[in-house]
Amino acid sequence: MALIDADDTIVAIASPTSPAIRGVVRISGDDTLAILKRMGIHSEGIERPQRMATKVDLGSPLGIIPVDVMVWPTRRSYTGQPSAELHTYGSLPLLRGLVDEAGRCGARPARPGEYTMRAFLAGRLDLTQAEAVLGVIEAEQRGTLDHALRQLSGNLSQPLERMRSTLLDLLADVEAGLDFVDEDISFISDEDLVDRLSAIGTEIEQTLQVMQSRGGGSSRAMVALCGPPNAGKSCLINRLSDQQVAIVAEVAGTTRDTVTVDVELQGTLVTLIDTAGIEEAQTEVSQQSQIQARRSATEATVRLWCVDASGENFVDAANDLRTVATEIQNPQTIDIWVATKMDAGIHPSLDENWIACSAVTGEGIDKLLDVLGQHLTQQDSEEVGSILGTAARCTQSLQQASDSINQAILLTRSQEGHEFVSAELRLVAQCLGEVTGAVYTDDILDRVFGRFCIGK
Ligand SMILES: Nc1nc2c(ncn2[C@@H]2O[C@H](COP(=O)(O)OP(=O)(O)OP(=O)(O)O)[C@@H](O)[C@H]2O)c(=O)[nH]1
Ligand SMILES: [Mg+2]
Repeated sequence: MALIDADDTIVAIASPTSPAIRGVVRISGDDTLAILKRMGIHSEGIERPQRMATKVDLGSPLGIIPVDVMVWPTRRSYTGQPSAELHTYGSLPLLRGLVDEAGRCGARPARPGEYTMRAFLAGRLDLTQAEAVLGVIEAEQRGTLDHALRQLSGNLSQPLERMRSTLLDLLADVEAGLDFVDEDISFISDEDLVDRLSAIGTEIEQTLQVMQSRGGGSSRAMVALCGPPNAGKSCLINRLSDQQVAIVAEVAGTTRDTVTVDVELQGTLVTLIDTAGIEEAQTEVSQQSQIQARRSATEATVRLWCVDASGENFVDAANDLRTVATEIQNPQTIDIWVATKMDAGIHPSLDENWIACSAVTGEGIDKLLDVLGQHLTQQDSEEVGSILGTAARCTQSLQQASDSINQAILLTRSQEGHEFVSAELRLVAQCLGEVTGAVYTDDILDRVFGRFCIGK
């Protein structure tokens, strides 16, 4: 499919196709104004973005419908082309009628992702941002949306662009030397070259790790056990992991440092984290434990809030914990409320919001694992899609970049000649460029924009 074909004027429904109050049809391309005119919309002489209320005749049986038209007559638009949006009632037959009418007047139906691709080609977005647009479109859950928005704001592309620019400087120094090889003039010593290559290599490796932790396949869900001192968190982590990883004792305040253990729960790899009991810090050590515990709770994928079900002050303890949970809320984390020590008694106010269990007898542990497993699978599938797509594409390019950097270091150390080093560096620049789209091929554009839906 020839995707890089931005000359035609395209049209598509841009709003969701389910019934809604308003619906939007988009047109983009050099012929936008002419097509609007053929549709009977007065578009002559428009020089700046404009909004107009008008009517369009869709013929029988749809008839004449009211349309709010927004026109961007020049290249200063999202797609970098003259473009327009036609807003009308959110009825699918009417919106299809408008698309057909625009088609009769010279527009071509847009392919999936074609609008965003035009924005990319016009330099409005880089590839990771384009993928983030897809993420925003796909995001059904708040957490995924936050992730997509962060990517859109460029926290991935900025460091990559910086690395690429450092690399291009280095490449320039190496290549400058090549012109003077016969005169034995060098612009950069081998030692300096290895140092600079290693620095870039380290940065690429770090970015790879971030990418992988974002869902490149090897990420692990973090499940933190939190709650007041003596709630039985350590005993529970030992039971869940089937190992004696944490010290259990009658005295409150036993756990200070967080304790982690990697386990497989219901087919998902997770890191369980035992934390210090949440309390008012009295000493400096306790203060540090509190900071660690809260950090774990904030960063966790799932939080198991544990309260002693047999305790007389169950209600107060639960209320205090709810306050803490709200204070350190993260839209992406899931909270599960666990009533521990059920073998020793169950407080009468315990309701269905709690999962009761006993780490000592094992009662209720299967139920807890089931609920945990369900949440973890659900989170996994929400991450799949845009974010994983980006991570997979970028991981591949970054891995190649990292391999070429290592190769360049080897070539420099074995004094093979800077011609070979420079060839490797060109490969690195290409790979880094591919991630953000500074260098792109039809294949990459196909892979990115083919995942979009039509009208975006
Ligand atoms: N009967 C009963 N006792 C339990 C259970 N779980 C823990 N305990 C007891 O409760 C006490 C505290 O258990 P821990 O697991 O150390 O509690 P913790 O929440 O880690 O406490 P801190 O580390 O001090 O915050 C110990 O004496 C445990 O033996 C349980 O399921 N049933
Ligand atoms: Mg403990």
